[in-house]
Amino acid sequence: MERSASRQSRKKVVAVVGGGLVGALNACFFAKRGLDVELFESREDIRRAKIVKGRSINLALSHRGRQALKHVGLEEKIVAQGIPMHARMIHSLDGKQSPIPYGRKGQYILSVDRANLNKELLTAAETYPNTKMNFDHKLQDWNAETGLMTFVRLDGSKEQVKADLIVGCDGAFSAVRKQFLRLSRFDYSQTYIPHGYMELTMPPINGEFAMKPNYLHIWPRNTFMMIALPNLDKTFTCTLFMPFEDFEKITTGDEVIEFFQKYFPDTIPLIGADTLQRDYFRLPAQAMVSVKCNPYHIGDTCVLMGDAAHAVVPFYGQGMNAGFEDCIVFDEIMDQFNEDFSAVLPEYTRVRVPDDHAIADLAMYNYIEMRAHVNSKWFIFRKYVDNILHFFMPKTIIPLYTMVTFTRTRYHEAVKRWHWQNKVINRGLLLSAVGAVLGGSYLLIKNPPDSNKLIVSAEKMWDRLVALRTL
Ligand code: FAD
Ligand code: EGU
Repeated sequence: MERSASRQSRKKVVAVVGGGLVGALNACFFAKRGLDVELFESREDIRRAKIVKGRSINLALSHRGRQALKHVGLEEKIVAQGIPMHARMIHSLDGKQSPIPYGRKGQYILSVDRANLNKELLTAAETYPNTKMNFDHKLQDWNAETGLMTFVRLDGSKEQVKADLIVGCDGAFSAVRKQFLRLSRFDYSQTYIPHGYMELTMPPINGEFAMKPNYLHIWPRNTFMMIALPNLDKTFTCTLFMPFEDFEKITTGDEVIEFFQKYFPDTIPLIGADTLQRDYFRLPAQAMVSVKCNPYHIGDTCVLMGDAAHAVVPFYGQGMNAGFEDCIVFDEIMDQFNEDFSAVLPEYTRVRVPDDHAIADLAMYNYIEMRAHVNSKWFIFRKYVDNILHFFMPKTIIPLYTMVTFTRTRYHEAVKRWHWQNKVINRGLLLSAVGAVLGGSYLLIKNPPDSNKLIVSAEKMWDRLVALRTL
């Protein structure tokens, strides 16, 4: 069966492929403009499904994502269903907990439930009379010359659909993107990192959160790391990041406990040994992939957004936020070019690629950095330095995570500014070092101290300076 999604009115028809977070939000954006929107999602309607399988249970929503929700009138509603996290809580190996604020009082991120957010977005998209939702429609293939899409249904039947614009929001393994790979001069790269992740549930204790709820809990252990975000049902979802080869080494329940006893001892009584062993073997560790490509469009017929355009590793908490920001950027360009797809699409690629590539690089950089040498002491020290420099020079030094998380500074601009700040900090350090040497020499000449003590503290001083230099 072939049908043309274009109706008699010749209003432009937009086919959004993928009804995940970015697809559902995008449907709202296009519907709000008055375009006819058809959304195609391979899965059943998750609002009706009993079991929702899929990736991470909760996500950190920050400024960019919130701004996008605001554009379609959903910010308040979603924020009300999220849990504010005003600080990170760093868990040391000895069980000590240290809070490090994200910023001023109003600067917090939100822990939101992925499935709930997706449901709300789908419901919001559906309230527009000009949207049509097609679940159980898996894009199998499409023709870049004719724009004809082929969908398969669960019963094996096929459906062919045409639209004026195809918007690929079908995630990191995008079927829409497949046709891009055949184009000349299409850049594409995909990298799997050696780490996998696994989600463990920390149940409530006596009906209350097992840990303080308004924090992003972090256990930094160099190559192993765990992160926990709170849920509305008073559970925490703990995400364990670890190299696949280490996941494979742990094959029995006893080994699980042994491993946690060694690296995350404070979490065993909180998660519970039984729950821990059950959750650990419930699902295999999941892979993480980073995907970059360029351009994001083909002619005036197709454009990629969200993970389909740029899957990033989760070490900046920005994947969804960046995908949501894609929708704002596209929307602004639609205004600028009067919805003329032949002008909008190339402009979107021109403007957005550098920023999405920048956040993909930052996330990968942070992954490498954390894995290399971030234990709890180092993490606390670095974030303190960030915050202290910002406190004394609020206009000059803005921490990178602040620009990324709490502003809409273009990602590539944030990176540029970060490099510039590092130069300023290094200059400042050099000057202070010179000053300290001169001043110290003067004092030493005036009153020579016990030389043993001096050498030790000079070594410590040097460590700190080296630490600052790599900031
Ligand atoms: P997806 O959510 O993957 O949705 C794609 C949709 O397309 C799905 O519904 C799928 O069923 C559908 N689909 C796929 N193929 C087809 C097809 N052929 N035909 C039709 N439909 C199809 N981001 C943050 O901002 N903050 C965080 O804290 C955060 N934490 C994360 C933690 C982990 C462990 C991971 C893995 C990711 C995290 N992310 C986070 C990233 C975030 O999950 C993604 O960036 C986000 O889900 C991307 O949304 P999307 O709609 O582009 O893709
Ligand atoms: C990873 C997995 C702390 C959810 C990066 C911070 C993340 C999240 C950080 C996951 C970290 C790392 C930042 C936020 C956030 C920090 C951030 C990472 C949410 C630099 C559910 N990251 N994440 N940076 O600053 O900017 O607190 O799975 F451990 S939120 Cl890796 Cl702000």
